[in-house]
Amino acid sequence: MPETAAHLGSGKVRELYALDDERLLLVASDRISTFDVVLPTEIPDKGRVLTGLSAFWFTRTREICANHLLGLRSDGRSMECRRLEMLPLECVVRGYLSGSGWKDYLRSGAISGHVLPVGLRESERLPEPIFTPATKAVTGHDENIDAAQAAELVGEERLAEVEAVSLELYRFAAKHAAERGLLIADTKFELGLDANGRLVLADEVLTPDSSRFWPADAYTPGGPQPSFDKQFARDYCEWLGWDKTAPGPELPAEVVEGTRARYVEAFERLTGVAFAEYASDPDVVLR
Ligand code: Q0Z
Repeated sequence: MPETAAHLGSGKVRELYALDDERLLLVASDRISTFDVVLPTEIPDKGRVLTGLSAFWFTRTREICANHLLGLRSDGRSMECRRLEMLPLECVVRGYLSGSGWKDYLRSGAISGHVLPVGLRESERLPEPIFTPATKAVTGHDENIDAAQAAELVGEERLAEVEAVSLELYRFAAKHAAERGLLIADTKFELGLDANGRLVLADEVLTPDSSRFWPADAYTPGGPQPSFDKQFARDYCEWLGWDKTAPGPELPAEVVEGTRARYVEAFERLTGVAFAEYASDPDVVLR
């Protein structure tokens, strides 16, 4: 933990500190949540995997959008970043029909105002990736909103820019991931503005915690898909018969080790870097 930095906030599995007026420190813990509950057992190296993946994507997408990354700390789990004025909008892109998108589609045939073809199945690939903005819920769940509601939050011009950038980021990442056997069902971007009003990609990007990663070789639309990273932990929790209210169950060593292996595998497949190499020098993902 940084000695002199003020703690600004906690996410379920992350911490945010102020380094000075212009810089923040984003620290990814090894905590894991399943069914929206943080479990008492940590997954070793999960924080380093997520930080390394974010840094990898920031480096690869800088021509699509500027980003907040200033540097990685040697612990591999902490990212120094530029302090921005965050947009009050979750920038979600969906390539497949899952989660709240599937629920909205069943109810209304549409997601965030995108009317979709009739007869799509759960987890089906969408004809085109769609931008489905959501509100930032302080407690409870984000709610998908349509373009008119999103424009009220950020303005019409900014919304058009945010949508174009989000779709371009998704298309780039989904193509990269598919070449490595992973589908990105959907993902959430957090965007902010710098002092000059320029759009900047922030927070964590294209990690298993901000995205749904599915193994391509098991992809079978018509039902829910196994999560690339969390499925061992979810299956164990289901097998236990846990009622999915806090506190969550401890995970046994085999489940911890299986889950850790999947996070490391996602990192290695996507970055092409051995995780041990990242651990000894995090800057390898910046080159
Ligand atoms: C990110 C969050 C976390 C709690 C604020 N570059 C930035 N500038 C200004 N604000 C943020 C960022 Cl990344 C910012 N969050 C999300 C992260 C713990 C909340 F680790 N909130």
